[in-house]
Amino acid sequence: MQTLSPEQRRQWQVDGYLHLEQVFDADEVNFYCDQMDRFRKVPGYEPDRRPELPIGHYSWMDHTPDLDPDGFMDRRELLTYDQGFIDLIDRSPVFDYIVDIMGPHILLSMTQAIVRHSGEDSHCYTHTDGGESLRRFRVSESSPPIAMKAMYLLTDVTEPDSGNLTVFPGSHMRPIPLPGERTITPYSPGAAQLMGKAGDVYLFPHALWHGPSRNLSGRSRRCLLYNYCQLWVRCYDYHTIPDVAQRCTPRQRRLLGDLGYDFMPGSYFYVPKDQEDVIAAG
Ligand SMILES: O=C(O)CCC(=O)C(=O)O
Repeated sequence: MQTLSPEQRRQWQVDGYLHLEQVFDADEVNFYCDQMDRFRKVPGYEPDRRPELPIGHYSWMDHTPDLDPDGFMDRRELLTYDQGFIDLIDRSPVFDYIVDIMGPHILLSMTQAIVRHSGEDSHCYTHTDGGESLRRFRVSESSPPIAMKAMYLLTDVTEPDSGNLTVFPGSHMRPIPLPGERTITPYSPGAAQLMGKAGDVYLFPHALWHGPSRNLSGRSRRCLLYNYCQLWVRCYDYHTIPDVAQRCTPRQRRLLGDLGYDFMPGSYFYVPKDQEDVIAAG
């Protein structure tokens, strides 16, 4: 499996993110964009903002509320839509780098497809993933992250305020504002709006403060997100091994939480004996 170069490792440790150029070619970018257009019209998990529901709740809906292909979409649980989404679970070299950064004792925790529409009403915000809990933890630069994500960019983002992924370099290690203190936004001091091309990938830990900038570019910005966590943390997209695991390779099944035996209390606490071989095998 591929490993980070010394320069990439340094950037990961200091800045808290990596930019991988042209992981997808143009055909793959088009394939995933077409898939997003297709599954916008079919049932799936979309944000449910009813006030009586917990924050960040997704519900099964008949289709994405906005059927315009350039309208906002936030679809979760992508694996059943096409084999192409299963393939991304351990796509090289992205997954290789994830294993190099996190170690081999990991799970896939979430898949997501986002379209950030253009306009004055485009969402912009800044957060850590893992919400109120993870932002209280400080990692050292030599520690593997508890959780991280790969963001596959499907649109060229070459100007500011185009729905850019906006990060606060180094914020995975520095003290960060806690609730009740000042609100941090993509326009706070220290924010870096990242540029990139369709087909590029950003890797970053959940602990890094990040979020989308406004999108005033006149075109929507698309991405796919694949999140990974340490095995003992567990995934947050599904609570049992999903049926789609039957169509997966042994490595992909392991990443979906199939440890090779029926669940029992104590599962996921220590890793299975063959974990490193399964993850290395591909
Ligand atoms: O769409 C983006 O640029 C960022 C998505 C995001 O906030 C996240 O991955 O948690």
